Amino acid sequence: MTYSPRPQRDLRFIVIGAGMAGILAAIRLKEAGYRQIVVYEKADRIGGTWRENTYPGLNCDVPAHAYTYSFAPHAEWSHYLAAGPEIQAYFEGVTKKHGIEPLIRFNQEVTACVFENDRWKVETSGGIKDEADVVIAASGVLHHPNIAQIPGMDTFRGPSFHSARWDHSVPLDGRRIAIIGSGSTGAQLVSGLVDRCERVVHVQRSPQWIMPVENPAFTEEQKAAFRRDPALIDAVRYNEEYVTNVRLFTEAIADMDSPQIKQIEAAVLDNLERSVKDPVLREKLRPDYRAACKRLIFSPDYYDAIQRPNAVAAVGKIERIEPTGVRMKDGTLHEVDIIVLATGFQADRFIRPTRVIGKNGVDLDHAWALRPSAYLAVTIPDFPNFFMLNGPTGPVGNFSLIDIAELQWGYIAQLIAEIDAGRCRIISPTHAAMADYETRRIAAAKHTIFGSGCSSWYLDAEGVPASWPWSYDAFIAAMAHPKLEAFDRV
Ligand code: NA7
Repeated sequence: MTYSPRPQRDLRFIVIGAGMAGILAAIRLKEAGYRQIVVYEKADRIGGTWRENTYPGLNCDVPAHAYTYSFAPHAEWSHYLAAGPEIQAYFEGVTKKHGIEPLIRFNQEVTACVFENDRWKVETSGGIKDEADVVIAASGVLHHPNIAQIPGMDTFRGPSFHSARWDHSVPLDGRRIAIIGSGSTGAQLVSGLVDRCERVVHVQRSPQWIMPVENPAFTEEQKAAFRRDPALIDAVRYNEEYVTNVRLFTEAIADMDSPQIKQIEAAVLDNLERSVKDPVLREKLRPDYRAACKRLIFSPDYYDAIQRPNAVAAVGKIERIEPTGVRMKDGTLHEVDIIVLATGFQADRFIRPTRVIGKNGVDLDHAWALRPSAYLAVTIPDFPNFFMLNGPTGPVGNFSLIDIAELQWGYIAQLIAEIDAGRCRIISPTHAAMADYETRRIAAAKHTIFGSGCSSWYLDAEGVPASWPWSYDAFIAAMAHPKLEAFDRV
């Protein structure tokens, strides 16, 4: 299998979504010399999750220099972990620098993709009808808010909103706020608001394990050195400790009985024991499930924030929302002025609700009736020339999804090369390859730490972990070269 040095055919590409992955696809296609690339974006700006999440305290728990494109190192990160607005600005800068903006049609949500006569017919909310040889679905994972249905929500007197729909018109300083949900968002919100609000009530159905992490600022001297010598950035990005930790982490999650998971368990337990001084609060904050079963929270300051005099850990179930606050099942009423739902996202949507109809009228909704899945997380039988970035069953965890998307792009580019070189017009995985992959994946998924008995957005509707169940190295190997015998090529 060979990469075409330059395009042989004038293929037309439609990329869905101008978030991290869609921008990557557009840059790579443009670099490869393709001239017909259009990116449809539902919003009026690029950025995906970094555009939609604007809550106070937002940051990325993957080190900033590792959360960058490999081809666009960035000397200016202010801290080891970057804040949300900095990341948004980074993506905007890269988009501009690579001349991607003119390729993007903003405010055009793709409503339908229909495969007819070996091409994809695409329609958007703005009435555009377009066609392409290849569709790249880069529509993201966590973008449909899960609005928790809590009784009495509509009776609350003050403002309330989901964390990904932050209402910036609501003043926060000196107010009392309840944050419902203890995932990464809830934890970051507590840290981000404790200095501003009069009272922060962290309502948590399930307390979380917290991995300590330091978040030092980069000095002006360090940034100047990064500018002068990008090799210094690489030294941070590919820092041995970080790379080893990613490997350790993925090996740990792949096997709930591994020695690596014991290391993680020891670290988070030690953090709880050492950081939380009051024994009553410590017991309240002690999770009753295994570390890393839910996505681990990396936080430099959550335990500090929740121990402040104006912070309250309201651990337990909610009875209902009342006009003045949150009533817990134990009868306590937490009176607040504002309620924020940090209750996560519907993680099984992917490209849906876009209507996607493949070969012979196969509807993606039906193909995914049991669970969303894709062969090696990238392609789907009956949906030829339809390639997904950060699609279902890909690796998720405490590592950079940019690296995952870049590895996936390397694989997709080789499939595109088959079409470009005229070795086929359309390509999709065989049903046999898909069935074999899913059987192996589901069997392995049951041994992952995600399947060790807790609820999380990592589980599908049947309680099976929905992610890549093998190691990071196994993923790198799988993405290195497509096995063409696993594909129908016409
Ligand atoms: P998560 O990690 O899905 O967390 C959602 C939180 O909301 C979690 O603590 C849930 O409790 C809680 N939740 C959900 N529904 C309810 C109801 N009905 N009542 C009370 N509490 C509820 O979402 P995040 O936004 O924090 O993070 C998502 C990802 O974004 C994160 O993993 C990173 O990858 C970036 P539960 O644990 O189910 O008891």
